[in-house]
Amino acid sequence: MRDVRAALRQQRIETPSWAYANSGTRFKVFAQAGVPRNPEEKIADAGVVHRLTGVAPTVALHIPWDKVDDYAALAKYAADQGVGIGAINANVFQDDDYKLGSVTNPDPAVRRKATDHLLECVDIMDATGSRDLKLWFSDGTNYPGQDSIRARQDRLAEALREVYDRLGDDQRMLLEYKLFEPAFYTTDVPDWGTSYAHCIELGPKATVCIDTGHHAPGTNIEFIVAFLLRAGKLGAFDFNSRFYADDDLMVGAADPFQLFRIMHEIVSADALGEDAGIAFMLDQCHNIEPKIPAIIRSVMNVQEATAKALLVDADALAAAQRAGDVLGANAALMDAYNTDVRPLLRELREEMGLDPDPMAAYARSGYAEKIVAERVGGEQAGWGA
Ligand code: PSV
Ligand code: MN
Ligand code: MN
Repeated sequence: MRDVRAALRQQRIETPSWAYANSGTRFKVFAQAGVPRNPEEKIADAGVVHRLTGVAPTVALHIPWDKVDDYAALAKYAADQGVGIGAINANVFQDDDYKLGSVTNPDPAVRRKATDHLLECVDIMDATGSRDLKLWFSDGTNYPGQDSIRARQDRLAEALREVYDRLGDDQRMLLEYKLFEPAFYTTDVPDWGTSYAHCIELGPKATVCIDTGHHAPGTNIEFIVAFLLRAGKLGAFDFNSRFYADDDLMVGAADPFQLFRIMHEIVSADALGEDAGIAFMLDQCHNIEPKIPAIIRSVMNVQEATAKALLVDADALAAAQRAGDVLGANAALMDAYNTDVRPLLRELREEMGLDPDPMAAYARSGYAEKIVAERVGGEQAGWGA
């Protein structure tokens, strides 16, 4: 029998700095009062989420959205807030130079600029003590014939190699894929297979990041999870929910059953703990809902899906599978999924010295009122998506 409580207690969920800031769609950013004005304030908010949930001890940065002069000092500031700096996300999608791509751009000077930014992000990792460099490229083309699909793969491989070779012994590269957007005809890293192939070519420090919002409708994400786990090439998740495209809604909001199926693959491969080396991160944008409570809710949604996955009776499931008992096997999963795990999680939080209801605790804390009073002119995440 699994030690469900111990596993939940040790769970780690990383929150993204940009989710604390203002964000929107390409149509409108609805500014909220009290949002952070700088990286320090984003980190302070992440510290609040960790204090209330007990399972969100790191915050991911996005460079240059979170640019500061002294990253070691920022890491120290984070430690003072009770959190660590997690993955460093490189932004090579915002400058005018990147209109035709970053590391796959036909112009070698633009490729150099983009690769230099990725290398700078590794320098930042050295200063913050971060393990993971997370790469997502908006690179691609809009029209057939616009550029050579094969040449762009060569350019991508060349840039990734240079950055990979710069990684320290304890550092890793996470390569994220996305089906489309902002490129509409070809995307240079459109799917897990492309990411996987580049990671294999690069070596053991390169692994795939699955952003749950980056697939075609109906894609069986848990299959991808199972395949990559088996291959030892699953490095991280960017969790969020989608109804249509890359919606970046709260994880577990659109399809909690899918989240459960993903966590079932993780749990059944014994890959939940830190030893397995999988980073469970959120990548969300809270366009209309208050940000800190939305992030707390997201963390709780991941905990609930995980608790249900941990409650699957593995022996009964395996026996039913061996016996070819289709309905019995399915029932073993559904029994766990249909369990109300909220009382268990409330108890666990009390055992951890936390308030059993982090949402209510946040509402009572007065933090929301404090930041509204103190922070005037909060910033936009940087990118309207
Ligand atoms: C791209 O859509 C993405 O999922 C990447 O992870 C970026 O780093 C992030 O969103 C920015 O919001
Ligand atoms: Mn992402
Ligand atoms: Mn995305």
